[in-house]
Amino acid sequence: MTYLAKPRFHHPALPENSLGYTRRDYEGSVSTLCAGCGHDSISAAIIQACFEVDLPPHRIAKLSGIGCSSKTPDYFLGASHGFNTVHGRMPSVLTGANLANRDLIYLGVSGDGDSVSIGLGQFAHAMRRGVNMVYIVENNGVYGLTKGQFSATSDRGSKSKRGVVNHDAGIDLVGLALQLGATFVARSFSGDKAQLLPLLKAALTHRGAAFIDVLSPCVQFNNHAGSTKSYDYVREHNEAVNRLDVIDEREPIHVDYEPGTTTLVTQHDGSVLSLHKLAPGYDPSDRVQAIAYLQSHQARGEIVTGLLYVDPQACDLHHALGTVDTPLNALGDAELTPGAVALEKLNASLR
Ligand SMILES: Cc1ncc(C[n+]2csc(CCOP(=O)(O)OP(=O)(O)O)c2C)c(N)n1
Ligand code: SF4
Ligand SMILES: [Mg+2]
Repeated sequence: MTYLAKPRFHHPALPENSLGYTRRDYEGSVSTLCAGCGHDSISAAIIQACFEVDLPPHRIAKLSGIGCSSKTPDYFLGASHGFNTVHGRMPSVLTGANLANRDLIYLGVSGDGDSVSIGLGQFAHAMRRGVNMVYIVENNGVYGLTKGQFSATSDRGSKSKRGVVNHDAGIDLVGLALQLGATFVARSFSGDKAQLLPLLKAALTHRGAAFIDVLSPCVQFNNHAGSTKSYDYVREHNEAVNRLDVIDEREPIHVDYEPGTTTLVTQHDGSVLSLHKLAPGYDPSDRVQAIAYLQSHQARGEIVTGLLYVDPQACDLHHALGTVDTPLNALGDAELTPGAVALEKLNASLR
């Protein structure tokens, strides 16, 4: 793999966040993706979101699978922990890391091939178990890295660059995540930073499985007429359910109140989501309605974007398992080997 380090020079007047970091402290190496690839815009939004919510880079762990999308963690958060796993296996490796050290903030980055073709089972179990993570799929409807084969998110009837028509039904990850029990479900578009940035910030403050499907055109293999994941197609068929801002519990980051159009949602950790409703009557706390809304718009050929569903009281896998507050990897011999008497007591309780 080629690594191109970014020059460290930056303007001395660059704004700092509350930790004293500038945006540049959240960058990674220079991207080697094709110019105009949607994935690079997502990397830029991740950098901005982590900077704006004041995350210490060394407390973040970014994990990915294989693909152009899965290469992107090299292009952001250069000072964070990183693990480029095997194709489709990011969720299980991330689950293991999360169980071992619950104190890190987990970012899972994947592609539609990585998560929906080879890794569909892994995706499903991470969602249903409520692994505390932000799971981002950079969805271009093709296997970009291996030269443009259809993926399982390609819509039926869409055309490849060479004119081949896809006859299989496409899998909608947002609908799937809703059915699987994800407690934060959103969709956005790589070319809509104004929508993607607050969604990322909200997902980073959510405790539980937060899923964001980001439509991300592949300019090399899926940006032509006939593709349903191209820049033009998505722009023409985008139906936004809401706009949101994230308000930190103590210090407002950015607020844009519009009388009569705002609903506040307090999350489990005390942070507040401010939802600006564009679709009259849309309620992001109703999972059943979210599924129905999604499907009715899908039937009309519309791609619903925005925050589809959030459970403000969500609990994560550690809560379900009742693990101790101390990260398991920080426990010493005394806690891990309590001795024969404790073992005998445990065995007796199971008889
Ligand atoms: C076990 C295994 N099978 C197949 C491959 C070949 N392969 C590499 S990337 C990829 C698809 C990537 O598609 P996607 O996740 O959508 O990423 P994109 O490149 O489109 O961003 C495939 C099939 C592999 N690396 N490992
Ligand atoms: S092949 Fe497609 S997905 Fe891969 S870097 Fe190029 S534009 Fe992006
Ligand atoms: Mg892809």
